[in-house]
Amino acid sequence: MKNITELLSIKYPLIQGGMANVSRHELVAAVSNAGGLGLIGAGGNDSEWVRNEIRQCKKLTDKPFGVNIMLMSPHACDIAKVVTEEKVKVVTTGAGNPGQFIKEWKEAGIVVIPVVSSVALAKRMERSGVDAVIAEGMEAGGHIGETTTMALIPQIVDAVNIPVIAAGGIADKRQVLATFALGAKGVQVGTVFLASEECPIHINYKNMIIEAKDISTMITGREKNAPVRVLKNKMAREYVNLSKSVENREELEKMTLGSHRIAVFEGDLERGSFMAGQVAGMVKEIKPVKQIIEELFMGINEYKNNLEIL
Ligand code: TUI
Repeated sequence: MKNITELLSIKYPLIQGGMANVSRHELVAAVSNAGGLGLIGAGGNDSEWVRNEIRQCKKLTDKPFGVNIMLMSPHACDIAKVVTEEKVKVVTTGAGNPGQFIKEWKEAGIVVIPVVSSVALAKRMERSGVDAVIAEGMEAGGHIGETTTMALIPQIVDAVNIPVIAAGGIADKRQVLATFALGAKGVQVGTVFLASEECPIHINYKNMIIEAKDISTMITGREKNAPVRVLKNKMAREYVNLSKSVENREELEKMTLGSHRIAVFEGDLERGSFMAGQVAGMVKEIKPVKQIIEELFMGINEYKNNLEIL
């Protein structure tokens, strides 16, 4: 089985989460330049927005980067074409089944890595010919599945013969090591990059992350089968009530993305929806992307060798 670093032509087996509204060219290029794989998060934006982000990113780095397509978006089909036209090297997908696009992407030579939150979808994706899967546990921020990283990774590793990249609940080298012990071949990290110098979000969002503690996140949207992990605030609490009265899931998704935009661009502490993973409580300061990545791997082999288990 190919290494993730070989598959993606990168230095560290690390992918930056394609966070809606957040993962724009400034962050993406910084991650790729530091030896990870940056991902543009298409989120709810249209295909021309994505095309422009790809072109901006190419100006800032000659290293590989990718695009994450959020499949619940009404623009997903158009974006699927744009990534081919713009010769993007890697495509990841979230919040759905990318089956209908895989043939076109593989024919274009794109490395395809869907995010999955269940064994069933991981197996289906393997049969469709994807290169790897990102298995995301429910510790992650944003839209999530039902199973924790600790329980999900080994079950997916046992079910497929392609590399599994772990996501959800990874903020330091102990967790990187733990996911490798579970059989993962790489990690995807999102929350930690929210508090990076290069991350183009409002300072209030970064400060919310830094001030968060272990129990600072909650899940909204459960009633409509669209669970989304966010930092607790007035909006999140009201939202849980709101989701009972709102007509349908699509309406709720639009509202979530709307309030997420308010968090990212305006930093409105009351009206914003601040998506973040449970590891927000481990993030204590704003650092440059390069330092964040180096710290995730520095000394990891010594740490592993010094574990005394029996
Ligand atoms: O996609 C994410 N995280 C996201 S997307 C997002 S934007 C949004 N905002 C409001 C409502 C909905 C989306 C914010 N955060 N992570 C990857 C992920 N994918 N987690 C879970 C899944 C997933 C779930 C079900 C993937 C596939 C799936 O399959 C459904 C099917 O059709 O089999």
